[in-house]
Amino acid sequence: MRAAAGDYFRLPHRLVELPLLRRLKPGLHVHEEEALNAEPALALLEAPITPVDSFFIRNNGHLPEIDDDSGWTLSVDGEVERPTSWTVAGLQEAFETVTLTAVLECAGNGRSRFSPATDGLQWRLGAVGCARWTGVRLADVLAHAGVKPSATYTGHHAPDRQINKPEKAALSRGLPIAKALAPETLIAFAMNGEPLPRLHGGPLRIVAPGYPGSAWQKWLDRINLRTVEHDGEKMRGTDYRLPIAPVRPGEPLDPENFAVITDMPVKSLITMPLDGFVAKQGDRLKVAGFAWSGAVPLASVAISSDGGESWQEVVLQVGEGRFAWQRFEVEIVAAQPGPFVVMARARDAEGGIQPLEPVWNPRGYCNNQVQRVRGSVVA
Ligand SMILES: Nc1nc2c(c(=O)[nH]1)N[C@H]1C(S)=C(S)[C@@H](COP(=O)(O)O)O[C@H]1N2
Ligand SMILES: [Mo]
Repeated sequence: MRAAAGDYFRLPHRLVELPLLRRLKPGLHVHEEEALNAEPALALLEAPITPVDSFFIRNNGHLPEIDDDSGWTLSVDGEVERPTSWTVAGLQEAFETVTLTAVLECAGNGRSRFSPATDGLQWRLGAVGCARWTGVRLADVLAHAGVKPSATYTGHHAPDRQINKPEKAALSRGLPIAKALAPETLIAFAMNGEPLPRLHGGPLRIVAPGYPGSAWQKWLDRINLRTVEHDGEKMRGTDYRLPIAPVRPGEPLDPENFAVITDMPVKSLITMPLDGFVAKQGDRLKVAGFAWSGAVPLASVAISSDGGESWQEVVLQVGEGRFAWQRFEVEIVAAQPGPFVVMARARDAEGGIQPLEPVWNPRGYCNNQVQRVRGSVVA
């Protein structure tokens, strides 16, 4: 069910947003109610295609007031030969429609696992999902406008505003021109075969497979081509950036030492069993989950049930293409009574591997540490 046009967005935000989320996604754990931020329990992430009602929500501000999709326009300007303005229907008519399956993960997913704790939303492991996205290629829209050789970066804009600072955009991020022109980068208007829900950025959002969720601009109404890296809200300082040279907790931060997060690292998620599981000695225990990677393709996943002493490679099921996650399902024997820990470790095609301990960074991004699911075996 999507929010019908107009009916919610005339009321004060606080009367609208949380009830809307609760109705559309009753299973989500809400971290923040002002700017809506919510994630599912891992049990809700069992399906290879994450249903919309289980998909996490990340907002940096209030939901924008959008009356009617038919009045929506997307303008393309800046370093282009022909600045253009499109309606949603106009985009659909002018360009080929493509559907691809891709993981969307917030760069802050897993932040609560860092020690010492960092500022920012204390996501557990559920700020990730995999959906089918339908839209037009950003490259086609840009080609139509005529990209000037001077263009090196896009700047994406949307009408959502910061909490208590309505003069400021909530978030305005962009893409290096090569990623903007890559065939997988879309301006999407549908998710899992339904019109893109408002909560997920309808009527139009960027889909930038392999890039952090922050690059997937929701409620897209302007694309501005630039000669330099975009400097919109949440594009500067240490926002969505990782240190180039490692930084230790408490060290002063030099913004020069930070680079924008582009491709997300290789990662896996165990959705079964769940923390606190109890198995009977001698029983076969099903271990299932997903693995995915950013620019570098996923290569393999190994499972350990002895604290990392030994690892067993698992068979990865064929996924829905390069940017989808891939499922694994194995059975292991719960041999010894006592505490029992299950781990999964994914590796990419260039030897990148999930670290056993997280690589700490000041803003708590890109935590792809090996997950430990703790349970027990009873005699
Ligand atoms: N306009 C706008 N786009 C946005 C955001 C936002 O606050 N405003 N948040 C970004 C972040 S940080 C993430 S992780 C994803 C989350 O997408 P979802 O809410 O559809 O799961 O949207 C991105 N796009
Ligand atoms: Mo995010």
